[in-house]
Amino acid sequence: MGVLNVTPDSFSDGGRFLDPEPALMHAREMLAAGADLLDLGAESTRPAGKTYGAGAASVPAEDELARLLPVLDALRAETDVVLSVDTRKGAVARAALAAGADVVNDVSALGDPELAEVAAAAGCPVVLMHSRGDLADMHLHARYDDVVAEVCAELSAALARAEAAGVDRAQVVLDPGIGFAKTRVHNLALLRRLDALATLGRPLLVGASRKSFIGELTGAPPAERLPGSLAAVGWAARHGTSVVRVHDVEATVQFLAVDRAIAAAEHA
Ligand code: HH2
Repeated sequence: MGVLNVTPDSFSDGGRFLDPEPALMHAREMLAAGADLLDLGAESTRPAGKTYGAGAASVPAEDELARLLPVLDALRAETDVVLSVDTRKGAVARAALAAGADVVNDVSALGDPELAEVAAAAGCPVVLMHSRGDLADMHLHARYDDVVAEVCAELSAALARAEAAGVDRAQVVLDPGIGFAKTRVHNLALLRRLDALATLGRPLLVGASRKSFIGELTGAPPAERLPGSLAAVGWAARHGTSVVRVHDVEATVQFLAVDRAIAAAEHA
């Protein structure tokens, strides 16, 4: 899954793809590089805390759609590839699905009840990501006695909430929410124990690309975190993850091609 941030303020590429032309060029590059699907986001979810200060400002639905729709419409007109929309708002999901998006990626795991209704009515795949609190205060909620058990329990509750709202569990993809209400130690523990999350019985999506735990481990700024991101991709892909959400598609595709070829190599 290639990330397309049509935003002025995303943590690693804010402002680069805010205008439709550069956004479309970047989308085409990611598809040519081998992305299987694209995730279009028009609202940054950069959390408050020591890394990003006050965090991202929340964006009204009209503004989110004004950024998103020109890019979504143009992409839908030129490709059949799966297009996901990264939004926390039911109104945005509804308009995006009407414009031809295929998947809803919700980092709030149905914080907006309208989004559950929209997903239930559309029957589309929906990504439910683990987080706690909101963007402004999630860093204060990064407290766990057992992060793996608690994230599993909270994702299981999100799945139950989705089903109660009429979403079929077969629509749901689960995501541990790397970097959302989690410290470096929590992120690493969750990656280490992806097998525990897989017991929830749904496909897993992992988004570790360029995230701040990589910076904490290496000292690298966001734009220089590709090697660390590939380590996380390799680990996730080898431990049951179905979808990896990445900014650097070309490098990731090459990395996974070699990683998989080695895993599949026959005795010679
Ligand atoms: N991470 C980000 C945004 N959306 N969605 C899912 N399912 N999982 C993630 O880990 C995830 C996500 C944050 O990355 P990015 O989109 O590059 O930054 P920003 O939120 O600042 O736009």
